[in-house]
Amino acid sequence: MSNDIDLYAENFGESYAELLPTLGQAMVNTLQFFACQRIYGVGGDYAANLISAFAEHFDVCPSSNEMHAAFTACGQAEIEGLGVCLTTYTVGSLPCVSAAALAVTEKLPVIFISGAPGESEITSMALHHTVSSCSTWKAEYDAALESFKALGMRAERLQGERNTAQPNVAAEQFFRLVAHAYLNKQPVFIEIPRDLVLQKTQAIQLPESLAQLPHESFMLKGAHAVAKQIIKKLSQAKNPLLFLGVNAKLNPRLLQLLKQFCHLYQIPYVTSWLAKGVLDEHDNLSLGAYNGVFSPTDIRSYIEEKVDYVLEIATSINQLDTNVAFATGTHLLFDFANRTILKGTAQLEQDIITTFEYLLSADIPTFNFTPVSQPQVEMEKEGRIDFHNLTSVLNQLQQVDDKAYIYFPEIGNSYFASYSLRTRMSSLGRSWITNPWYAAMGTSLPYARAACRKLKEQQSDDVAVVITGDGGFNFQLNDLIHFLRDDLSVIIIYMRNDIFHLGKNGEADIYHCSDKQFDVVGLINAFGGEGKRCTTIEQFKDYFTDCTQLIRG
Ligand SMILES: Cc1ncc(C[n+]2csc(CCOP(=O)(O)OP(=O)(O)O)c2C)c(N)n1
Repeated sequence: MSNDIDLYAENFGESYAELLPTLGQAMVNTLQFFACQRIYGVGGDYAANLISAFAEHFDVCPSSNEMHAAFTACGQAEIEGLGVCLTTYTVGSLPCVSAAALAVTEKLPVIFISGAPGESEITSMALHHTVSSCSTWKAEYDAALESFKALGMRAERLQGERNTAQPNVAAEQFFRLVAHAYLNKQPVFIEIPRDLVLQKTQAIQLPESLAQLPHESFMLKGAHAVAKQIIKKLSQAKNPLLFLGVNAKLNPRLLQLLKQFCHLYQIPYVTSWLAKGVLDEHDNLSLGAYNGVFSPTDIRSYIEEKVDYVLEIATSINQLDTNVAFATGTHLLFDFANRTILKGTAQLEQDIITTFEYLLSADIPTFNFTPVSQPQVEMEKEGRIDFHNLTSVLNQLQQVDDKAYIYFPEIGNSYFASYSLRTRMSSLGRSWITNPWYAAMGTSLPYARAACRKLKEQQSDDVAVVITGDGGFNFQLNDLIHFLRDDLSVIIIYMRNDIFHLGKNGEADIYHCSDKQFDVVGLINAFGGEGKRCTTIEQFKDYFTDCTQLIRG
């Protein structure tokens, strides 16, 4: 096809033809519309045109490999509301499949952009990186597209012009895919033939703001009636409780309304395990993250013995075993008799938002809630620091520090221990970030990197704290090079036992992940950091405090 501007001018006129941007320019405009500032990825020849188009407009950040770039983009989506990952064809995009599965599971809008052979390059000659061996009769170009599609997400290759008089619609196709990701909180995979990036494409008029983005009209009839029922239930209750699920995590407007609602009527709140860190756990109204038998005693007895009405908001449709206390039968909130369940079935939780807008202007009495005391654990200074007391020590340190620690627990023992942390609200709007549904190891450093870049941009004094086992650390330590390059500060609590402990089911060699001789502090030094082996509570407290001071300068 020609992509000849003269032919477009002949067909639609000069002034139309002059409007046409290149696809590269149009993609920049779309990503900027969705407030993207950074793109994480790894280059390659099929991605070179994309990198040239993006480099002047975004921080196009290298990663140590594509899977880490993709995990960082997932972390970016958790923190900034949209993540973008850029890779080359197949060798670059296929390693992102695991992160894409994570994004599907955790409901993250991540845009996976991959370069691809140009439309004009497709002949019978096999191109490098195509998934076809020397015995294959037919060249296979769609391996990556099919792989991402198999996860149940949208995966499309942008298309060039199909007749010489009319420009291609690739820019619009790109916009639609990004909008789909944003509105539905799902990842999309977009393959872009490299020759299209420099070609003219049909110009599109972007909406004035994100709020004007064409989305599904709000379908729920009767939000007012739902609000009235909640008001009636509240009027009969003495000790109501708001129980928040994970589906609200990427909706700042909804979270704001819920906070306002709880404060206005003095209604305490608790999150599900999966939604931990979405609301401030240092607020007097907070009862932390509830999970039956695994919840602190005082909080558990308040919820299970005092609460007489539960307003359950934005919880998941299906339950996950970790979220319901592994079916111990002790998670009383999910079977609470007197409750109203509003899961949020409309796009961008518009049904919950509308209901709470009614509730905020309703005539509801203020409740008399007395904060539940959080248990203070007495600890001997010389006692050994380990998983049994780590979270209590961190809670004590956080108690006296008015800036937040933002925790990135790695999957392993660290993840389960982290449920005992009491989080303070951070400048990122989240203070506990991991991938609890999918539970993939190897994401805590990439996630922390996305957070640290944002903290640096905000000049925030909040501190990113990774808690990881040694096995999990080995999964991802090559990404530390980018903490050094970007001058990012993070505290890594490295829980050493030289084995993959969680899930260990025997003495097989496969459960061993490290060696006694491994010098982890030497490794951290090589990446420009410092480290100390702490064995007692006092050593840990002192060194952790030194580190926070060092980070804050
Ligand atoms: C990508 C991936 N591979 C394997 C697992 C299964 N898995 C969960 S925890 C764990 C071991 C964690 O060991 P380590 O990081 O050393 O922490 P520990 O439990 O010893 O504190 C494994 C292998 C997983 N969740 N994700």
